Amino acid sequence: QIKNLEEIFEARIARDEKIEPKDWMPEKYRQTHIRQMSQHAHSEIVGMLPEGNWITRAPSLRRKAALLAKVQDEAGHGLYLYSACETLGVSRDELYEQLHSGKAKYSSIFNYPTVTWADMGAIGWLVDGAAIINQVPLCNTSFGPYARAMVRVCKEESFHQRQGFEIMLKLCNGTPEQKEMAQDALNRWWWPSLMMLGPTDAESVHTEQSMKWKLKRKSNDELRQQFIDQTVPQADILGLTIPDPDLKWNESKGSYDFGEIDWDEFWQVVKGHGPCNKQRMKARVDAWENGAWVRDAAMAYAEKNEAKKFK
Ligand code: FAQ
Repeated sequence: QIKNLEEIFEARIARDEKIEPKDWMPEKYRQTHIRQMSQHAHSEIVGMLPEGNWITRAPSLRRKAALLAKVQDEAGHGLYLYSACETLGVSRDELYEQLHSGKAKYSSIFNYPTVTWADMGAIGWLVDGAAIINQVPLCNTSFGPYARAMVRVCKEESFHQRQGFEIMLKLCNGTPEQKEMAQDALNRWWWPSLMMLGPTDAESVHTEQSMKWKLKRKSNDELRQQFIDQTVPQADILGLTIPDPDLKWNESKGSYDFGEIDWDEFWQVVKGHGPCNKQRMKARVDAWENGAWVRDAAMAYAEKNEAKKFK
Protein backbone atom coordinates (compact mmCIF):
# COMPACT_ATOMS: atom_id res chain seq x y z
CA GLN A 1 0.00 0.00 0.00
CA ILE A 2 2.73 2.50 1.14
CA LYS A 3 4.82 1.49 -1.86
CA ASN A 4 1.94 2.41 -4.12
CA LEU A 5 1.39 5.74 -2.34
CA GLU A 6 5.07 6.48 -2.59
CA GLU A 7 5.04 5.82 -6.33
CA ILE A 8 2.07 8.15 -6.79
CA PHE A 9 3.87 10.80 -4.71
CA GLU A 10 7.09 10.48 -6.72
CA ALA A 11 5.14 10.73 -9.97
CA ARG A 12 3.45 13.92 -8.76
CA ILE A 13 6.84 15.41 -7.88
CA ALA A 14 8.14 14.43 -11.32
CA ARG A 15 5.15 16.20 -12.93
CA ASP A 16 5.93 19.34 -10.86
CA GLU A 17 2.58 19.12 -9.09
CA LYS A 18 2.29 20.89 -5.76
CA ILE A 19 1.98 18.69 -2.68
CA GLU A 20 -0.73 19.99 -0.33
CA PRO A 21 -0.98 19.48 3.46
CA LYS A 22 -3.67 16.77 3.37
CA ASP A 23 -2.00 14.80 0.56
CA TRP A 24 -0.08 11.66 1.38
CA MET A 25 3.64 12.35 1.73
CA PRO A 26 6.60 10.35 3.01
CA GLU A 27 7.27 11.02 6.69
CA LYS A 28 10.78 12.24 5.86
CA TYR A 29 9.39 14.76 3.37
CA ARG A 30 7.12 16.10 6.13
CA GLN A 31 9.93 16.23 8.68
CA THR A 32 12.43 17.90 6.39
CA HIS A 33 9.86 20.57 5.51
CA ILE A 34 9.11 21.21 9.17
CA ARG A 35 12.88 21.55 9.74
CA GLN A 36 13.60 23.95 6.88
CA MET A 37 10.41 26.02 7.10
CA SER A 38 10.57 26.41 10.88
CA GLN A 39 14.25 27.40 10.74
CA HIS A 40 13.31 29.87 8.06
CA ALA A 41 10.52 31.24 10.31
CA HIS A 42 12.86 31.46 13.31
CA SER A 43 15.39 33.32 11.14
CA GLU A 44 12.81 35.94 10.23
CA ILE A 45 11.82 36.40 13.87
CA VAL A 46 15.39 36.54 15.25
CA GLY A 47 16.27 38.60 12.16
CA MET A 48 14.16 41.47 13.52
CA LEU A 49 16.59 41.99 16.39
CA PRO A 50 19.72 43.36 14.66
CA GLU A 51 17.68 45.96 12.78
CA GLY A 52 15.28 46.61 15.66
CA ASN A 53 18.38 47.92 17.42
CA TRP A 54 18.38 50.98 15.11
CA ILE A 55 14.70 51.92 14.87
CA THR A 56 14.94 54.54 17.63
CA ARG A 57 18.16 55.93 16.17
CA ALA A 58 17.35 56.11 12.46
CA PRO A 59 18.76 59.39 11.10
CA SER A 60 15.46 60.78 9.75
CA LEU A 61 11.71 60.23 9.93
CA ARG A 62 11.74 58.76 6.40
CA ARG A 63 14.48 56.27 7.33
CA LYS A 64 12.66 55.38 10.51
CA ALA A 65 9.37 54.72 8.71
CA ALA A 66 11.09 52.51 6.13
CA LEU A 67 13.06 50.54 8.73
CA LEU A 68 9.98 50.07 10.90
CA ALA A 69 8.03 48.78 7.90
CA LYS A 70 10.86 46.40 6.98
CA VAL A 71 11.07 44.92 10.48
CA GLN A 72 7.27 44.51 10.55
CA ASP A 73 7.48 42.67 7.22
CA GLU A 74 9.98 40.27 8.79
CA ALA A 75 7.51 39.54 11.61
CA GLY A 76 4.87 38.88 8.93
CA HIS A 77 7.19 36.48 7.07
CA GLY A 78 7.85 34.60 10.29
CA LEU A 79 4.11 34.27 10.96
CA TYR A 80 3.28 33.02 7.44
CA LEU A 81 6.02 30.46 7.71
CA TYR A 82 4.92 29.25 11.14
CA SER A 83 1.39 28.89 9.76
CA ALA A 84 2.66 26.99 6.71
CA CYS A 85 4.56 24.70 9.09
CA GLU A 86 1.47 24.09 11.24
CA THR A 87 -0.29 22.62 8.17
CA LEU A 88 2.17 19.72 8.56
CA GLY A 89 0.82 18.87 12.01
CA VAL A 90 3.28 20.57 14.31
CA SER A 91 2.02 23.18 16.78
CA ARG A 92 3.24 26.76 17.12
CA ASP A 93 4.12 26.09 20.76
CA GLU A 94 6.31 23.13 19.78
CA LEU A 95 8.11 25.28 17.21
CA TYR A 96 8.75 28.06 19.74
CA GLU A 97 9.95 25.50 22.25
CA GLN A 98 12.46 24.17 19.70
CA LEU A 99 13.81 27.68 19.13
CA HIS A 100 13.95 28.65 22.79
CA SER A 101 15.62 25.43 23.90
CA GLY A 102 18.27 25.76 21.15
CA LYS A 103 17.09 22.57 19.40
CA ALA A 104 16.15 24.41 16.20
CA LYS A 105 18.60 26.54 14.28
CA TYR A 106 18.12 30.00 12.82
CA SER A 107 20.32 31.73 10.26
CA SER A 108 23.92 32.32 11.31
CA ILE A 109 23.82 35.86 9.87
CA PHE A 110 21.67 37.24 12.68
CA ASN A 111 24.34 36.54 15.28
CA TYR A 112 26.45 39.50 14.18
CA PRO A 113 26.16 42.92 15.83
CA THR A 114 24.79 46.08 14.19
CA VAL A 115 27.24 48.72 15.38
CA THR A 116 26.63 51.64 12.98
CA TRP A 117 23.77 53.01 10.87
CA ALA A 118 25.60 51.72 7.77
CA ASP A 119 24.83 48.20 9.02
CA MET A 120 21.17 48.88 8.17
CA GLY A 121 22.30 49.55 4.61
CA ALA A 122 24.54 46.48 4.49
CA ILE A 123 21.83 44.18 5.88
CA GLY A 124 19.26 45.33 3.33
CA TRP A 125 21.70 45.24 0.45
CA LEU A 126 23.57 42.03 1.27
CA VAL A 127 21.45 39.96 3.66
CA ASP A 128 18.15 40.61 1.90
CA GLY A 129 20.03 40.35 -1.40
CA ALA A 130 21.21 36.85 -0.45
CA ALA A 131 17.78 35.99 0.95
CA ILE A 132 16.14 36.87 -2.40
CA ILE A 133 18.60 34.73 -4.35
CA ASN A 134 17.82 31.86 -1.99
CA GLN A 135 14.06 32.39 -1.90
CA VAL A 136 13.13 33.07 -5.53
CA PRO A 137 13.73 29.38 -6.42
CA LEU A 138 11.62 28.46 -3.36
CA CYS A 139 8.57 30.11 -5.03
CA ASN A 140 8.70 27.00 -7.17
CA THR A 141 9.28 24.50 -4.35
CA SER A 142 7.12 21.37 -4.29
CA PHE A 143 5.16 21.99 -1.06
CA GLY A 144 2.23 24.28 -1.91
CA PRO A 145 1.95 26.42 1.26
CA TYR A 146 5.72 27.11 1.29
CA ALA A 147 5.79 28.02 -2.41
CA ARG A 148 2.81 30.37 -2.08
CA ALA A 149 4.22 32.09 1.02
CA MET A 150 7.49 32.71 -0.81
CA VAL A 151 5.83 34.71 -3.59
CA ARG A 152 4.78 37.52 -1.28
CA VAL A 153 7.91 37.22 0.86
CA CYS A 154 10.12 37.72 -2.20
CA LYS A 155 8.22 40.82 -3.29
CA GLU A 156 8.73 42.33 0.14
CA GLU A 157 12.40 41.28 0.27
CA SER A 158 12.91 43.10 -2.99
CA PHE A 159 11.75 46.37 -1.35
CA HIS A 160 14.06 45.57 1.60
CA GLN A 161 17.05 45.08 -0.67
CA ARG A 162 16.44 48.38 -2.44
CA GLN A 163 16.04 50.36 0.77
CA GLY A 164 19.35 48.89 1.97
CA PHE A 165 21.14 49.68 -1.27
CA GLU A 166 19.75 53.22 -1.19
CA ILE A 167 21.12 53.74 2.36
CA MET A 168 24.53 52.59 1.09
CA LEU A 169 24.32 54.84 -1.99
CA LYS A 170 23.51 57.87 0.15
CA LEU A 171 26.42 57.15 2.49
CA CYS A 172 28.79 56.56 -0.43
CA ASN A 173 27.83 59.89 -1.97
CA GLY A 174 28.19 61.63 1.39
CA THR A 175 31.20 62.80 3.40
CA PRO A 176 34.45 60.76 3.45
CA GLU A 177 33.49 59.61 6.97
CA GLN A 178 30.13 58.37 5.73
CA LYS A 179 31.73 56.50 2.86
CA GLU A 180 34.21 54.97 5.27
CA MET A 181 31.32 53.84 7.45
CA ALA A 182 29.72 52.13 4.42
CA GLN A 183 33.02 50.40 3.54
CA ASP A 184 33.43 49.23 7.14
CA ALA A 185 29.91 47.74 7.11
CA LEU A 186 30.65 45.93 3.82
CA ASN A 187 33.90 44.60 5.31
CA ARG A 188 32.05 43.12 8.28
CA TRP A 189 28.95 41.77 6.46
CA TRP A 190 30.45 40.39 3.24
CA TRP A 191 31.78 37.06 4.48
CA PRO A 192 28.88 36.28 6.85
CA SER A 193 26.50 36.95 3.92
CA LEU A 194 28.31 34.33 1.84
CA MET A 195 28.12 31.88 4.76
CA MET A 196 24.40 32.52 5.11
CA LEU A 197 23.76 30.47 1.96
CA GLY A 198 24.89 27.35 3.81
CA PRO A 199 27.88 24.97 3.75
CA THR A 200 29.51 23.95 0.47
CA ASP A 201 27.64 21.35 -1.57
CA ALA A 202 30.25 18.80 -0.55
CA GLU A 203 29.45 19.45 3.14
CA SER A 204 25.70 19.97 2.79
CA VAL A 205 23.95 16.94 4.26
CA HIS A 206 20.43 17.76 3.08
CA THR A 207 20.92 19.08 -0.46
CA GLU A 208 20.81 15.82 -2.38
CA GLN A 209 17.50 14.63 -0.92
CA SER A 210 15.98 18.11 -0.91
CA MET A 211 16.81 18.53 -4.60
CA LYS A 212 15.15 15.18 -5.39
CA TRP A 213 11.99 16.31 -3.64
CA LYS A 214 12.21 19.70 -5.39
CA LEU A 215 12.23 21.37 -1.99
CA LYS A 216 15.53 22.95 -3.01
CA ARG A 217 15.77 24.00 -6.64
CA LYS A 218 19.37 25.20 -6.51
CA SER A 219 22.32 24.07 -4.41
CA ASN A 220 24.07 26.23 -1.79
CA ASP A 221 27.15 26.74 -4.00
CA GLU A 222 25.06 27.67 -7.05
CA LEU A 223 23.18 30.27 -5.00
CA ARG A 224 26.41 31.64 -3.51
CA GLN A 225 27.96 32.06 -6.96
CA GLN A 226 24.82 33.79 -8.23
CA PHE A 227 24.87 36.14 -5.22
CA ILE A 228 28.51 37.08 -5.78
CA ASP A 229 28.04 37.64 -9.52
CA GLN A 230 25.05 39.86 -8.87
CA THR A 231 26.57 41.85 -6.01
CA VAL A 232 30.08 42.68 -7.24
CA PRO A 233 28.81 45.11 -9.96
CA GLN A 234 26.59 46.75 -7.32
CA ALA A 235 29.66 47.35 -5.12
CA ASP A 236 31.31 48.95 -8.15
CA ILE A 237 28.37 51.36 -8.51
CA LEU A 238 28.79 52.28 -4.84
CA GLY A 239 32.54 52.72 -5.28
CA LEU A 240 33.20 50.21 -2.49
CA THR A 241 35.77 47.42 -2.37
CA ILE A 242 34.71 43.85 -1.66
CA PRO A 243 37.03 42.61 1.13
CA ASP A 244 38.35 39.64 -0.85
CA PRO A 245 41.78 39.94 -2.50
CA ASP A 246 41.11 36.73 -4.46
CA LEU A 247 37.94 38.02 -6.07
CA LYS A 248 38.52 37.99 -9.82
CA TRP A 249 36.40 37.80 -12.96
CA ASN A 250 36.89 34.45 -14.67
CA GLU A 251 36.26 34.95 -18.36
CA SER A 252 36.06 31.27 -19.28
CA LYS A 253 33.59 30.50 -16.46
CA GLY A 254 31.61 33.70 -17.01
CA SER A 255 31.53 34.34 -13.26
CA TYR A 256 33.73 35.48 -10.38
CA ASP A 257 36.34 33.38 -8.61
CA PHE A 258 36.44 34.14 -4.92
CA GLY A 259 38.56 33.49 -1.83
CA GLU A 260 38.30 30.80 0.82
CA ILE A 261 35.36 31.16 3.22
CA ASP A 262 36.21 30.72 6.91
CA TRP A 263 34.04 27.66 7.54
CA ASP A 264 35.34 27.33 11.10
CA GLU A 265 33.78 30.68 11.88
CA PHE A 266 30.51 29.54 10.23
CA TRP A 267 30.25 26.35 12.31
CA GLN A 268 31.21 28.19 15.49
CA VAL A 269 28.34 30.63 14.90
CA VAL A 270 25.92 27.81 13.98
CA LYS A 271 26.86 25.98 17.19
CA GLY A 272 26.00 29.01 19.31
CA HIS A 273 29.39 30.66 19.73
CA GLY A 274 28.98 33.69 17.46
CA PRO A 275 29.30 37.27 18.70
CA CYS A 276 25.59 37.72 19.56
CA ASN A 277 24.07 34.21 19.87
CA LYS A 278 23.46 34.47 23.61
CA GLN A 279 22.03 37.97 23.35
CA ARG A 280 19.67 36.97 20.52
CA MET A 281 18.35 33.89 22.33
CA LYS A 282 17.91 35.82 25.56
CA ALA A 283 15.88 38.49 23.74
CA ARG A 284 13.54 35.85 22.28
CA VAL A 285 13.18 33.84 25.50
CA ASP A 286 12.54 37.04 27.51
CA ALA A 287 9.91 38.17 24.98
CA TRP A 288 8.17 34.80 25.32
CA GLU A 289 8.25 34.81 29.12
CA ASN A 290 7.30 38.46 29.53
CA GLY A 291 4.44 38.00 27.09
CA ALA A 292 2.89 35.12 29.08
CA TRP A 293 0.30 37.40 30.71
CA VAL A 294 -0.89 38.58 27.27
CA ARG A 295 -1.38 35.00 26.09
CA ASP A 296 -3.15 34.11 29.36
CA ALA A 297 -5.43 37.15 29.07
CA ALA A 298 -6.26 36.35 25.42
CA MET A 299 -7.06 32.72 26.34
CA ALA A 300 -9.24 33.78 29.29
CA TYR A 301 -11.12 36.23 27.05
CA ALA A 302 -11.64 33.61 24.33
CA GLU A 303 -12.87 31.05 26.88
CA LYS A 304 -15.28 33.56 28.40
CA ASN A 305 -16.71 34.37 24.97
CA GLU A 306 -16.99 30.71 24.11
CA ALA A 307 -18.83 30.01 27.39
CA LYS A 308 -21.27 32.88 26.67
CA LYS A 309 -22.24 31.25 23.35
CA PHE A 310 -23.56 28.17 25.14
CA LYS A 311 -25.51 30.00 27.86
N1 FAQ B 1 22.79 29.30 9.52
O1 FAQ B 1 22.56 20.48 4.53
P1 FAQ B 1 22.50 21.94 4.65
C1 FAQ B 1 16.28 36.13 5.78
C2 FAQ B 1 22.50 24.24 8.82
S1 FAQ B 1 15.78 34.56 6.10
C3 FAQ B 1 22.49 28.33 10.40
O2 FAQ B 1 23.03 22.74 3.52
P2 FAQ B 1 19.82 22.82 4.01
C4 FAQ B 1 15.28 37.24 5.66
C5 FAQ B 1 21.30 23.49 8.26
O3 FAQ B 1 20.09 23.93 8.87
C6 FAQ B 1 17.31 33.65 6.28
N2 FAQ B 1 22.43 27.04 10.07
O4 FAQ B 1 20.99 22.39 5.00
C7 FAQ B 1 15.77 38.39 6.41
C8 FAQ B 1 21.67 22.07 8.59
O5 FAQ B 1 21.43 21.83 9.99
P3 FAQ B 1 20.15 20.91 10.52
C9 FAQ B 1 17.04 32.24 6.40
C10 FAQ B 1 22.66 26.71 8.79
O6 FAQ B 1 18.61 23.03 4.83
C11 FAQ B 1 16.68 39.27 5.85
C12 FAQ B 1 23.17 22.06 8.42
O7 FAQ B 1 23.60 23.41 8.55
N3 FAQ B 1 16.66 31.67 5.13
O8 FAQ B 1 17.42 36.27 5.68
C13 FAQ B 1 22.94 27.67 7.81
O9 FAQ B 1 19.73 21.88 2.87
C14 FAQ B 1 17.12 40.37 6.57
C15 FAQ B 1 23.59 21.52 7.07
O10 FAQ B 1 23.25 22.41 6.00
C16 FAQ B 1 16.18 30.44 5.04
O11 FAQ B 1 16.04 29.76 6.03
C17 FAQ B 1 23.00 29.01 8.21
N4 FAQ B 1 23.29 30.00 7.37
O12 FAQ B 1 20.31 24.22 3.40
C18 FAQ B 1 15.29 38.62 7.70
C19 FAQ B 1 15.79 29.99 3.65
N5 FAQ B 1 23.11 27.03 6.63
O13 FAQ B 1 18.89 21.62 10.02
C20 FAQ B 1 15.77 39.72 8.43
C21 FAQ B 1 15.31 28.58 3.60
C22 FAQ B 1 22.95 25.72 6.87
O14 FAQ B 1 20.31 19.56 9.90
C23 FAQ B 1 16.67 40.60 7.85
N6 FAQ B 1 16.34 27.62 3.93
N7 FAQ B 1 22.68 25.52 8.17
O15 FAQ B 1 20.25 20.93 12.00
C24 FAQ B 1 17.21 27.12 3.02
O16 FAQ B 1 17.21 27.47 1.84
C25 FAQ B 1 18.16 26.05 3.48
O17 FAQ B 1 17.68 25.55 4.71
C26 FAQ B 1 19.64 26.53 3.65
C27 FAQ B 1 20.48 25.36 4.21
C28 FAQ B 1 20.19 26.93 2.28
C29 FAQ B 1 19.73 27.71 4.62
